[in-house]
Amino acid sequence: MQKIFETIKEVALQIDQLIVNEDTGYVDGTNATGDQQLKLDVACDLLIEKAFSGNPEVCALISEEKEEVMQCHSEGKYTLCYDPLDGSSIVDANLAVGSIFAIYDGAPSGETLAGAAYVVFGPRIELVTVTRGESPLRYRYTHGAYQPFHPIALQEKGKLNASGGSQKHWQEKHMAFIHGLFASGYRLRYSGGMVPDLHQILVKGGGLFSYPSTTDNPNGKLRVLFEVLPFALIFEAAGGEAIDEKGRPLLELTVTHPHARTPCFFGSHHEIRMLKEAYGVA
Ligand code: AFP
Repeated sequence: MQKIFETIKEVALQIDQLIVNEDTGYVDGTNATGDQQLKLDVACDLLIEKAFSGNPEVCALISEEKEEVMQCHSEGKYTLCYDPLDGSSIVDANLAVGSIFAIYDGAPSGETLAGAAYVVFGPRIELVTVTRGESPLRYRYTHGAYQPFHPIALQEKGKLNASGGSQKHWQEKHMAFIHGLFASGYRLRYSGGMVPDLHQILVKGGGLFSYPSTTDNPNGKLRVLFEVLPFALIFEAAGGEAIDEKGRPLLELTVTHPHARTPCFFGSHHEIRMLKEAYGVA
């Protein structure tokens, strides 16, 4: 798995160059999940495909930008699932965006998730990696190299609150819960990019990120393989929790379709406990 993390480090620098230099306009048509695709999404996807398709450890690549699974080396141990550039809709506003990687040992599911990583392309590049059973490692790219940076560890309780989806489409219990958090002093931090939004909660020691089921998206918006499970592993490894609306750990999810979605909640223990009470799943 270390070789995969090393390749992520290299490919992240190439993606950063694409973000800085390439056209941020849209291509015609949509991707596998019906989202509009940027030329940048496609270019980042091809870069990652090229970087990993020759790695004999990788048996298959599954990209958020592709409908089909790409078979690689039949002897390979890992299925690599990735979202090449999460946050397409905020690139034009020049906000931070990210890439997410999930490394499955065999067929993808919560149980087989062996490692994960994400890269934040903000004012600086940051990388967080995790191997199951170990603490997350955080790096910042400075002076031409990835330097180990302040470790990520969640406190029992945080101060930040980020909930996705349009309030018009939230369920009443979600609305009441979120209003309750603000009334008790939580601060809103939501950019519309899950990588920088979750990264902020992780580096500031805690809080809650929610993407609930909504009346327009009953399964939520975020994709299990490329977005939800890798962050679930990182939150648990950082001393937090990641659950679905029934209060089940996201890492217990089985995966029915490569592009399946699920409502999801990532946070420190206190906020997850409050959420479970509010949703009646404590
Ligand atoms: P885009 O890639 O279309 O910008 O979507 C980003 C994202 O998948 C995730 O990064 C955000 O947390 C979430 O969507 C934001 O969705 P809402 O705008 O519905 O809150």
